[in-house]
Amino acid sequence: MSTSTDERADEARLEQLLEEQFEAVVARHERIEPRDWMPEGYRRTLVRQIAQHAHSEIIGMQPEGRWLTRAPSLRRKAVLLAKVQDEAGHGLYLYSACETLGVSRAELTEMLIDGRQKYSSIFNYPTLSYADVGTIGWLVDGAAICNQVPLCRTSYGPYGRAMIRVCKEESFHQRQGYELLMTMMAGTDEQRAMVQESVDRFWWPALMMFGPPDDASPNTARSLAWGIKRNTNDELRQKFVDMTVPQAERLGVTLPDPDLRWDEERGAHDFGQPDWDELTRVISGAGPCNAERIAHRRRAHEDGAWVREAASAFARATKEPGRDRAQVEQASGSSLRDPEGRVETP
Ligand code: FAQ
Repeated sequence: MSTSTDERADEARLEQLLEEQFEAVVARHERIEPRDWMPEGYRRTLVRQIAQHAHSEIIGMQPEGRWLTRAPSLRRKAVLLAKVQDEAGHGLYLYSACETLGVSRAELTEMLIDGRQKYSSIFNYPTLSYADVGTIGWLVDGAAICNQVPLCRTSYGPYGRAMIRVCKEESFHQRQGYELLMTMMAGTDEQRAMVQESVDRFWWPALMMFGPPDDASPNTARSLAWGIKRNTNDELRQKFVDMTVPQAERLGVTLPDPDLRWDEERGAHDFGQPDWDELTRVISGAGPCNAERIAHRRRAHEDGAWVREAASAFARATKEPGRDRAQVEQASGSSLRDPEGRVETP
């Protein structure tokens, strides 16, 4: 054998060894960390899913955000503001988790804006009444919790750890939505009608959040084998329905599904199927608000360009030999610190 053939054989043996090691870690339900070897398909699947998840959190600020200026009281406004800001934080943890896989946040944002990466279908529906703020908290954050609690045990360390904090906050979001709807249901007939109308619009899109049915889900089998997903789309959809039906009864709203009933034998609810063609349309860009959501995101990205440029210039300047942060701040006149280093109030 020539040297190069030897080298190729060595590389193949090494690759096989690394792959066996990776499979063993996944089989023991332990974590894969950023510096560990991983198959390229595993890395690509994670980038796809985590990026899509991050984009959903960021785009997901828009439907509720438009109600910030019209919240009916200071208390409601403060709660909604905190909730929308939490979503921004979730996006940032997730972009950071994705960056550990070798792709930058700038690249991810470009891929979202030019349509190469997706975000959750649910955020392409409009928020037409204030009750939608409650319904999003109850149903959309409720669905997000069902999907994300198992992801705390996902095989990729940075993603699983981000999910732990995200789930705690989503849990608060779900309760604030339910509490808002409870308050409205205890109000006037008009308010009760608003809640029912909102639930009628969001029920089916919420079920679609879990993705296509298992027999039409191209990624599930591979993602389960790699421990990225811990449950199938249909398993999580079922869990969501079983969790939500008693909550709807307590609330006093009717879920808009004539086929919804308890199946004694299965110990679970039977329910109707969403319009899967609608999901396909929304995912492929033809939902009611797709164009508006991306246009808004693109505008925000362009408007923020000067901040990114200033931050990069500052970071570059502080790395120049012999210059520290204080000197750069002083030279650029940007310092808000007094000579003793205390922050000045402008
Ligand atoms: N929307 O083979 P599968 C939140 C795509 S929570 C858009 O089953 P997979 C919190 C899928 O990407 C919402 N696209 O795919 C919040 C794939 O396309 P691709 C975000 C969808 O990945 C609340 C194709 O269809 N949560 O934001 C959807 O195994 C309130 C085939 O599907 C997450 O992202 C959909 N609904 O399973 C924020 C959770 N469903 O890329 C603000 C993490 C499927 O091959 C306010 N993600 N697709 O071209 C997941 O668990 C999975 O990615 C699934 C999809 C379950 C979403």
